[in-house]
Amino acid sequence: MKIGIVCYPTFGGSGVVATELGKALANQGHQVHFITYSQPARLDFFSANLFYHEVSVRDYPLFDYAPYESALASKLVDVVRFEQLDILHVHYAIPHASAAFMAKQILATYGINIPVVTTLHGTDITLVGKDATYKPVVTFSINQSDGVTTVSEDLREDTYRHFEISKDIKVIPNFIDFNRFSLQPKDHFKKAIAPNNERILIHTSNFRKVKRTEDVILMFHKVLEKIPAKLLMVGDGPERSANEQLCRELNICDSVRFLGKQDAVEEILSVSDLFIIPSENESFGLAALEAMACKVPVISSNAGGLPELNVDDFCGYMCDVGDVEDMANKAVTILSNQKTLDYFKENALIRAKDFDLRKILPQYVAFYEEVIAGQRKS
Ligand code: GMT
Repeated sequence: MKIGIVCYPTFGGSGVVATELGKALANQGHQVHFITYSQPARLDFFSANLFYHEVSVRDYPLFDYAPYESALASKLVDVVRFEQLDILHVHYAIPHASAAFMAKQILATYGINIPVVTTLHGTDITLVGKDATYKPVVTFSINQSDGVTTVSEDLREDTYRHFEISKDIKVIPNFIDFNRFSLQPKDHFKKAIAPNNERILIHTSNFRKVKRTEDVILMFHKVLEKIPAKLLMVGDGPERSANEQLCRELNICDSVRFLGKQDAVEEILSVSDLFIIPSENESFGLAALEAMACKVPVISSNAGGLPELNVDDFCGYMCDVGDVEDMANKAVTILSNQKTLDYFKENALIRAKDFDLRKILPQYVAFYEEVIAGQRKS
């Protein structure tokens, strides 16, 4: 198949899923064309089956806001025509699904019927999409897509609850590539971070409010009262400086390291004992899956799609949103006994294997084939 993929080319979860999906499809022999405003972060190597088309937005003095959506739609028309694509797969509803709809209409005037699959990732529905500013466009473009997927049952239900959707939505969860995410021997690194064998807790995110990074600090403060530990905060975003300030107020700066954005997250996960994800909402929690693949158990909130990933009392624990006391107690339960920790670590890997790329990729391929066949019939 010749597949066009539209995504945000950043480190965010939807961009990561789109890029890893494209890479895996290319490995299988499909021709994959990424159409974005800059080269996706994880597309940093050569493959004969991978192509990148840049959407450039011209700035004119007339524009207060450059019309990215129109530039993207025009680029989609151009790439679909020139490369003779079989299908477009757009990740994140805004503005990708509506740009794809516009491109589809334009292409129809050339006698080309391009099927469009839209994958909803989370905040395009739970935060941004629900906003009245975008809601009619999001609803319309989901309904106009030829196929729609969400990354969890919970996001599917949320989409039906908050929008008037007439389409069937298929759930295809996030996946993990074990070639990259697996436990690596990094003992020297572990020694440097925790010289006295302290337990290492880790959080990775984009530090948006929805991630409740403050809860990570607050629960860690309570953990420190019971066991020696270190906390690694990986990533960057709006809440980071307030979190750093909170560490000063709690006098725990010696035990907390803010590492900023990191490319080789798998190396840092490899030295970690426990992953914390206390989000207010989380459609799936790819960051937690990455941790589990590196044998790191997870303390999560029970929000959104997290219960579809984390299995309570098996590979971690789930707590109510904001219950930092419970999170700390459960963290101590896992961390204070080596046998218990080893049990949770093994189970984290077992659970991660349910989301092996090799299991999930065929679901996308089958869905593309179904959507293309449906288009031919109509
Ligand atoms: O988590 C983020 O803030 C990034 C966001 C995105 O849209 O890029 O991630 C969302 O999509 C990921 C991939 O499908 C999911 O694993 C994340 O759970 C989801 N984030 C939220 O729902 C907050």
